[in-house]
Amino acid sequence: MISVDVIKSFYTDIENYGELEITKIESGHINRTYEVKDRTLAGTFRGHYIFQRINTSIFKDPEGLMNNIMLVTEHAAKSAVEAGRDPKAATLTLMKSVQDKVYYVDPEGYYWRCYLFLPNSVNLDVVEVTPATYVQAGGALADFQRMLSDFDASKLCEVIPGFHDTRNRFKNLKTAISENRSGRADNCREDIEFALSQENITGMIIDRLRSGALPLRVTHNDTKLSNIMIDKDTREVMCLIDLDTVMPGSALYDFGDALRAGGSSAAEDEADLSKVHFLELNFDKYCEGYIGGARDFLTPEELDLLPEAAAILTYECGIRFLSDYLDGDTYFSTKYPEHNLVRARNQFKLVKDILGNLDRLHGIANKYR
Ligand code: ADP
Ligand code: GN1
Ligand code: MG
Repeated sequence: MISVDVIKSFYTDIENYGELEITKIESGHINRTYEVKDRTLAGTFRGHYIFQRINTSIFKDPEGLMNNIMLVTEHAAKSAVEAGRDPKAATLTLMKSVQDKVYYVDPEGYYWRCYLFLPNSVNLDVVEVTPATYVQAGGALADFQRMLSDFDASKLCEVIPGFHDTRNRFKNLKTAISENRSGRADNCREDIEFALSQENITGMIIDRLRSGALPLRVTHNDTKLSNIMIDKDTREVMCLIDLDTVMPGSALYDFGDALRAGGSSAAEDEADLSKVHFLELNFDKYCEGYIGGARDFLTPEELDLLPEAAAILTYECGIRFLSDYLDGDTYFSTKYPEHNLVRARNQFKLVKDILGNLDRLHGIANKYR
């Protein structure tokens, strides 16, 4: 549980805090999240916050991470004001602690942060998910990138270095195959063969980013539906949250990663591959929302590579699962011994679907340019 001392550390009037109602939010997988409602002693509603304990076993540089979030949310708030929007609904708002930082280090060394609760918000995935949901999700990513399109991405630290360096992920796969630490390589020769046969796609984004052919932007890196907040009543998108993995990178990372999850007909660990298809309708709807909102700032080179990005990001995740399987499941949590292999095969099935339909997918994306 969160202690009252941590909560008080984010108040300037700490002697006057009221009656606190604390609820643990279970939906996230990374941080410990608490919703805190503060009522004055007279019972009137006074404040509504989200407190999070940062998972420092995944995020080794919490101060660099918080500096990233501070820079990005300040910039997004400024852009929101310029666009006539309420900044407290258009982005996360960080509170300052008694340590005069946007975080608080408790006596045990844990890092805490506090956000204003986004007013009247719920996650995009709490309502029934339909193809139209993907128009909204694509629009939310476009808004996020637009707000940050004039932000200097090189100011951000790389929270997890080389996160979407697909070439490097490929190199790691080759190491995992040759070391074969789990002794499982013989269980997955065909999968390894497929993975190695796709080396030609590994440089498509990273090489262009390095040569300057693709612009360096602020990327979110976790664009799933549960990280998009909507207004409970109007159902309109408010903003993207969960900014821990905000880093410099390519806009294509976020587009591709969103389709990796949102373009599939099945869960990421569905073992029956006859149920796993890439859904062109979801791709179409996401393009409608994303290109519709981002076409005026995306470059032609970015727009040209959207279908490939979906394949590359799905492939990259597949080879991360396969490498982890070969390494003996040291990174992703698994529920049974073959879990990572099942996930890898599932991702490779989607990659084949996408690569086999590139022309059609380009046709769909081009409708919205
Ligand atoms: P994790 O990294 O563990 O996924 P998130 O930052 O996504 O953590 O937070 C978990 C959940 O808490 C979100 O899915 C959302 O429901 C809720 N949440 C987080 N921040 C806010 C906020 N500022 N306002 C309202 N709800 C929030
Ligand atoms: C991890 O934390 P979670 O479950 O949202 C991983 C992503 C992968 C995803 C696959 C920091 O995301 O990169 O795409 O699993 N996050 C990290 O399910 O490695
Ligand atoms: Mg989340």
